[in-house]
Amino acid sequence: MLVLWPVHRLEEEHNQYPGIMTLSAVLKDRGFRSEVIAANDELIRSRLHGEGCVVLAFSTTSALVKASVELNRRIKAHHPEVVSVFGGAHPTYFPDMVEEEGVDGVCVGEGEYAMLELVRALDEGRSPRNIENWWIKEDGVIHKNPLRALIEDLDQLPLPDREAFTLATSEPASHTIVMTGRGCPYGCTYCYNHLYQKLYAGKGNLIRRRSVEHVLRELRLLKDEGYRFIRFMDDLFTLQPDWVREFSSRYAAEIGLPFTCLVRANYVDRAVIADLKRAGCHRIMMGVEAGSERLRLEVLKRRMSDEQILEAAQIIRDSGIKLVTANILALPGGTLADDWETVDLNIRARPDYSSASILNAFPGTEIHEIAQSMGLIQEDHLAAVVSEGGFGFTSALKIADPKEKRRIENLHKFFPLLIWFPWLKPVVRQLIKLPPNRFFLFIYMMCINLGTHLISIPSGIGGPLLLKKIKRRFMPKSRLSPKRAEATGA
Ligand code: B12
Ligand code: SF4
Repeated sequence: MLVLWPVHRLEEEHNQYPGIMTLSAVLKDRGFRSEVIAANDELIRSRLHGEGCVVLAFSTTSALVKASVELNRRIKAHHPEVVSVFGGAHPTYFPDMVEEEGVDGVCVGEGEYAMLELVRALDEGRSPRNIENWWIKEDGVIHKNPLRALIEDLDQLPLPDREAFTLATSEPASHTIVMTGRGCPYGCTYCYNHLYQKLYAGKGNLIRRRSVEHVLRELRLLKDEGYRFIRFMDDLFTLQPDWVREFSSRYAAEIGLPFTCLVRANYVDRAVIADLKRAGCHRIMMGVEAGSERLRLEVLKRRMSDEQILEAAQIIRDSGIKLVTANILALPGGTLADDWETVDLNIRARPDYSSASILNAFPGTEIHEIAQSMGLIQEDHLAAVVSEGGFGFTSALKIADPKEKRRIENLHKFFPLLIWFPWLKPVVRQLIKLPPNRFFLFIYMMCINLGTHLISIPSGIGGPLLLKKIKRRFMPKSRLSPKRAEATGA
């Protein structure tokens, strides 16, 4: 039995899926073959050639669901024997996607044991239709199974199978994502956590963290394998300050690689930031999200004051750790003036780099409902959201005044620049009145590149995207590391 995981844009270094890594590790642990493969028709079809029973397993967000379903449909046209299953953020909240042509099963929520049981059943020639967490289509009938409880102790899971990614890529990654825990207690309206809390109500403790020892075991391997930068992508890294204290002292002594993590302003204090600094934290990303307290409270449900945000920013800056702020523009109920307030609050926070996105109101989230109640959702909203790969350059909302909409979208392109150079404000106020154009987009791309440069570690890891693209375009596909060459037989 072979499980194949197609991944879109696999060649991009940041496209590593911790979910796939854990699922793959569980499968390999029990003797099944599991491989990541680029989401490419020819590659997948040639890999399927001569294989017996294959499960095509897609891990997908809303941004990539359409592309994944279409890819699957094309593959199945030639290989109807393949079993195609979907899991991840989008299928969890929209399991009725099992009705799509070519989809055999959809996993809701945590997938480790659900996937293992499914693969086992298929391997033994049993029907998977009664396995918890799965919506299974069998002979045209859909079987909807209940959720199992959340995994209580994350230490019982094997270490993520990162090799599945490294074997599938030609260029060794210099940095990698590590998840030390799962769950966030907050309910920001644009995020999926409030839905996850509802989905799993009564099914166990949502907030879980691996033991420090378990995380360090993974990190020791990463250090030996030559990774030079770690991206902790837990929703809120400082949620348990005692854990952070123990982790930080051991990390400094045993690992010492520079790293980044995500925090929330109300979980920042001098003690916890000092711990992170001691551990060698290179940069921290913190959500500011909106400058208007009204929007933060009523539309985003982020109960925190300007002072709290500014104090957290000051603590991080004082520690010498680089600060990156994250923001959302074009909020429902917001105006251009509100977005200028977001610029102003970020200027006061003085981050090293400030990123802003135009709101992606993903279906199912509370902010989508808020926008809908204001009549701002168009019929093909999701298509509009994903048309730019989830990186909105324009707003998918039906903002009534086209002039205002255009100005907000233009302001987005100048956002990072304004935070570095606030004196540009009067000029930008005039510029954003112009129609959107390539020059604005160029400014935006340059800001992203400069920003990534400013916040990357001295060796340039996580460095300018543009330079990477140029390198990828003009340099020959790079060599495999000796370890990987050996593993792939290259
Ligand atoms: C790491 C991460 C990334 C990484 C890796 C992507 C990935 N899918 O893992 C990168 C940087 C590429 C990324 C990009 C984006 N991301 Co992101 N990302 C995350 C983050 C912080 C952690 C994901 C993770 O590893 N979690 C831990 C693992 C264990 O959980 P998991 O991935 O959900 O997997 C479990 C189950 O879902 C299930 N499962 C997953 N896949 C499958 C497949 C099968 C077959 C089965 C059976 C089960 C199964 O089993 C897994 C183990 O229990 C989440 C937030 C979060 N806390 O989850 C956001 C999150 C997934 N991202 C999100 C978004 C919006 C994006 C972007 C669109 C952002 C942007 N504008 O660029 C892009 C999308 C591009 C893309 N490639 O999908 C949203 C998705 C919302 C949605 N409706 O789709 C999330 C949920 C953030 C949020 N709270 O709203 N992201
Ligand atoms: S704090 Fe972050 S992860 Fe938690 S609900 Fe809010 S946006 Fe989502």
